[in-house]
Amino acid sequence: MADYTPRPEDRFSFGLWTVGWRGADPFGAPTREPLEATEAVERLAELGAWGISFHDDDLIPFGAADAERDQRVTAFRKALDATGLCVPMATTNLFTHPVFKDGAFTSNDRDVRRYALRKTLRNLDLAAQLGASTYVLWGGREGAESPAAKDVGAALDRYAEALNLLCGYVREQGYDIRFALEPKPNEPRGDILLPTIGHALGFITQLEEPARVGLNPEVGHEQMAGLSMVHGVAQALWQDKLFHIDLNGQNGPRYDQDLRFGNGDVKTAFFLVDLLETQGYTGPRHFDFKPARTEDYSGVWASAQACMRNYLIFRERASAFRADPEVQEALRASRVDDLRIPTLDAGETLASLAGDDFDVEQAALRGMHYERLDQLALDHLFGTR
Ligand code: GLT
Ligand code: MN
Ligand code: MN
Repeated sequence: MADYTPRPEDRFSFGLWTVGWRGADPFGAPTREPLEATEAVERLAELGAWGISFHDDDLIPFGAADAERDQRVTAFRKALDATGLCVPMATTNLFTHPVFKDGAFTSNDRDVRRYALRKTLRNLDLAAQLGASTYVLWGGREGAESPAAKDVGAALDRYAEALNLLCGYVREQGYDIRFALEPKPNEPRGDILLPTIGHALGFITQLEEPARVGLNPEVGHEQMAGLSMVHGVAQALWQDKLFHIDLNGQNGPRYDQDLRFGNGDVKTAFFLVDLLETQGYTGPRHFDFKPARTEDYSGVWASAQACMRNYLIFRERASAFRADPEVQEALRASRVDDLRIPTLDAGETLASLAGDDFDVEQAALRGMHYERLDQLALDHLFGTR
């Protein structure tokens, strides 16, 4: 039996807001009492996690006086030192307070945009102090319910302006921090700006310092848009833009379910782990899930543990799939490796194509054998091989 015990070298991290989610939803009140940040650190470390991420308001209640702020940050740091847990990522809450009802960096209200920048700068300083190297920007409220309400071109100008200012600040302060945009198509806004990995990748090319900005894609968010998370992440990796990742579960296009990793679309989870493990991703394996509202705290910790366990199971299953000689033969039969060969040889030009001896009808008859290959993957995933 393989060992599915998480270890720090697996680089598993959790948002403080995940295990700390109290279960309030649009139809119901919280089902759990608040969780102290220090307890989250201790419990996650005991379970074998490596890191914890936070929003400013997860750690320090919105509007807290300086004394309370200092006390909470000190206690958090003490818990980190005692357990060895690190802070790989931090982010700003630019969505809960009613002032952000029309967004933050792209609110039509200029005063709100200026306030959003101040709130972010303050937490960037704390992120740097705590050693975070990634700063996530999820623009959950950057959007609209009516096309009449938002000049999208102007909103993107303001979004880019904010990113340019934040990049400049980090550069001037000498912080070793990069930004990761988190796309989401909708919820809580009717339509959110930068709705998918592709939109965000396009946006980054328009920034002053594109190298400092990448992505934090979330499994469920791409699936809410009906897109392939595996293809999206593969393209982000191809463009060196996978700075961070939010792992969770989702069942098709519906509300943002934030299920624990492994619940939801299991086949996507399997191929996503295969991709991360084989294509050189070295960043955090970060879980952004909501422990089900039905659970008490024992269920919260069970679900956090299960996120890591499932990742390790997928990792072990994916590596068995890759190592299986029959799979390797099936990959060759499907000509998967042929795609890595450039279409023209070195020294060839388009004129060289004229010399090809190619029977189009014959080539059209060749099967690709993908069904066999996919079934081999399923057999490994099911544990029947
Ligand atoms: C919020 C959202 C997440 C984002 C977080 C970062 S906060 O809970 O649902 O997907 O990753 O701001
Ligand atoms: Mn997320
Ligand atoms: Mn989500």
